[in-house]
Amino acid sequence: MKIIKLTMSMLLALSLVACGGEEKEEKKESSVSIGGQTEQRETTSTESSSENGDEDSDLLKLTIEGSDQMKFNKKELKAKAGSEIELTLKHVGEMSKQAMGHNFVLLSQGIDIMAFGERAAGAADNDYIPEDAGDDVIAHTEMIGGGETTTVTFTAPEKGEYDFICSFPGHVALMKGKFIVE
Ligand SMILES: [Cu+2]
Repeated sequence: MKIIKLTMSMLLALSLVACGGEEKEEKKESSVSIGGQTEQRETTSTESSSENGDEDSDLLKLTIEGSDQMKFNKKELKAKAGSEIELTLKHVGEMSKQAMGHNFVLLSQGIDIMAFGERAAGAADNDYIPEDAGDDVIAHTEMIGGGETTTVTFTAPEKGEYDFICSFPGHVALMKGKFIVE
């Protein structure tokens, strides 16, 4: 019987289509499915928001931009101690990596940013990260040029204030900020 009903409804649908009733039939279907979707959406959104909540506590996504004006768009970034951080650096300018390269370098406490900048300037072969940086650097991205984006993932250090800089020669004077861990 079900099959017959199905066939009948299919025929009905077909005849509606033939009569130019396609729109009506579609609307009916969509209104029904919208109802179903709404319910689904509610459930999904609840699920995903709780998922996001979990993600937020596990993975903190931070974004910072560098420009052709040799500037970061943020002077301060915040994170919780021990949280997993996915930091994205966007170069929103157009200049090349050779002329206006930017990176994001998070330094350990007690590192003089100007002195580090000088050391970095001599490390052109290593993306302007001193080969002997060791523990002086907590995390850093690669050097990028205009229009490029790069991401680095790291664990937030213990509570405190840290410096972040761009280590391209001469940039540290303007491209610096505080990374605050709470
Ligand atoms: Cu820079």
